[in-house]
Amino acid sequence: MGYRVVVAGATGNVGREMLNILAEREFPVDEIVALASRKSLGTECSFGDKTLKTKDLDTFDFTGWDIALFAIGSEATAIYAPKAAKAGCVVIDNSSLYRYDPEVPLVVPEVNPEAVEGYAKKNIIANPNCSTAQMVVALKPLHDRAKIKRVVVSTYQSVSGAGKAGMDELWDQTKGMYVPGQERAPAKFTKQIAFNVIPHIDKFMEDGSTKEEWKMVVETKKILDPKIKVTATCVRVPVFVGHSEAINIEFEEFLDEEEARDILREAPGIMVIDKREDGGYVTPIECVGDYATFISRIRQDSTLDNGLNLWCVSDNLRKGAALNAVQIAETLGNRVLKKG
Ligand code: 11C
Repeated sequence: MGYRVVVAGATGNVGREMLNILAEREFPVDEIVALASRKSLGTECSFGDKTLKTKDLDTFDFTGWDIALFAIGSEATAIYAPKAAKAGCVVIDNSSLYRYDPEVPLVVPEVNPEAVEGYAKKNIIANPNCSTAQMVVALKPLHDRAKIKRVVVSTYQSVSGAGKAGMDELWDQTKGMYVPGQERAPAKFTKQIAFNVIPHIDKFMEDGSTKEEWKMVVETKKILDPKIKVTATCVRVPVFVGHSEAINIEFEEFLDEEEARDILREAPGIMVIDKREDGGYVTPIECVGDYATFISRIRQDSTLDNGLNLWCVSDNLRKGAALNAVQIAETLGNRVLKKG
């Protein structure tokens, strides 16, 4: 016996990947429904070799459904997640709405799988921000060995993090550079993204950081360890899919780069590609469609007693969103619901 599964927001970048990944990983599904807002009603979505026609999220009755994967943004989540949860369906939510709620677990299965067991207070489990998810996968095994004190991270985030509109803007603006009359002014982003980088993701906070940077700080503490200090600079780059991060880590204990490389090689969800030669590292274009968090450029930071630098790349629509949500569903199934 398997699960009755709902995917809400099935026509978006993340919702489509949720359906792909559920099928790829052969999640034990007895029945599946793809939901969308009224404007996308009837749109067809692929689920393995099947085609699903989207149904109306607004009128859907969640009674009798086991798990709902939500990728519909915070505003719609505020309306539909409590409705689903009240009907007894466990919501795994990709928006930021519930991430910081102490009664809602925030889970990356390679890091804090046990946290899913706290799902029942609200019947909701939160999925972290994409830039946090890949970073904590990389930090966890190193933290277990040498206790991380402080992390300094700079991100290079692809436009798909801003949805289809972000991808269209990069595509159209790039074309517009070469075709007179087709120039496209910034709309989704605050400045030109084609052939440029923008040090601004999400809204500004009072202290001058951005909400994306704040999320990396707060989410790392909730998922991994509240004692870890994090400072982040988040930057949008003209890449379609795949977020990259340059991470500097200060430990309590000395950790040799060779040992760190071995630890990361053995760690779940991580692929180490780290040769000190031309091309011996991973770039975002190579991680698209993959499940792993890729680590390259592992090296001692000689300006610290106990410091390392590394380069971390992952598919933001997969590990950063849809894959992590499906892994949460798998963890919930294995640890709690035990149906599959
Ligand atoms: C971006 N990380 O790249 C964002 C997208 O809190 O789930 C995901 C925002 C979130 O723009």
